[in-house]
Amino acid sequence: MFLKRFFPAKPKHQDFDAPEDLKVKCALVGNAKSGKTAVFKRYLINEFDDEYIHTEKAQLGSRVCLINEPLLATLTVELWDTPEVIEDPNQIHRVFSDAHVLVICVDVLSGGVVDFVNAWIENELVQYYVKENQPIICALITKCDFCAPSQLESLAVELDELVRDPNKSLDLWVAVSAKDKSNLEGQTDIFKRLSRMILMRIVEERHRLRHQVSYDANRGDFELLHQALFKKKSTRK
Ligand SMILES: Nc1nc2c(ncn2[C@@H]2O[C@H](COP(=O)(O)OP(=O)(O)OP(=O)(O)O)[C@@H](O)[C@H]2O)c(=O)[nH]1
Ligand SMILES: [Mg+2]
Repeated sequence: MFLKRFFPAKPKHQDFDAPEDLKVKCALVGNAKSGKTAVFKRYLINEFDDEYIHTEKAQLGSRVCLINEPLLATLTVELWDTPEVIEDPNQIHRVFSDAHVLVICVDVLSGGVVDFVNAWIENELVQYYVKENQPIICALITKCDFCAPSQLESLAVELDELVRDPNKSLDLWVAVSAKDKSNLEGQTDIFKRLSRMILMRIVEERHRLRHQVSYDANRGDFELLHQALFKKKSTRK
């Protein structure tokens, strides 16, 4: 279930000073050569290669870090790298069914960046899981080491508009470079930022449920949390 994946090993009587053990699952999607594998490798093993090798099959990797905001947690960022098209329905299910974040990768050099972002938002698979799971949708504009800041500025105006559009499910966009690590490390690490957004949802949900008599955090009543988020689906923009 969506929320159970955040709390894989919560003991019944939790020591609230100890870090929680949380997992955030992100799936990278995008056209062939859009830079998905480069982001995946840079983030997980801090490597970059100019050589292009087409990804045949979805692959999973993870990275563990400690965060202290919005709560103290040992956070596992689980990343799925995918080919442009996944044929196997079982594989599609494994990658997307419980993903908290869908990350749309678009090459900054592809003519019509905004059109590509739009096309991926409208993609049937993405739309299906948006309705099913309410994941955060993030657009990564990749290979930004190739482009001048002025080029990004004009793109930013259009992408910001897309984020503001209530008819689109885009939550945020970020320019990254797997080559020079822009926004893939340190303070601006996009995956930490996305994880924090997910954890904020949890914190808010817990806060809300603590005010309901039937919810007892010590009992770990995840079903209630799930129901609460599930009910919210219909109100999403
Ligand atoms: N300069 C530069 N090149 C990059 C960057 N990211 C990826 N590339 C290059 O772009 C090409 C395609 O990158 P991949 O990461 O393999 O693309 P992909 O989306 O995984 O492609 P598929 O597996 O076919 O779907 C490779 O030659 C990479 O080296 C980047 O940030 N900067
Ligand atoms: Mg690849």
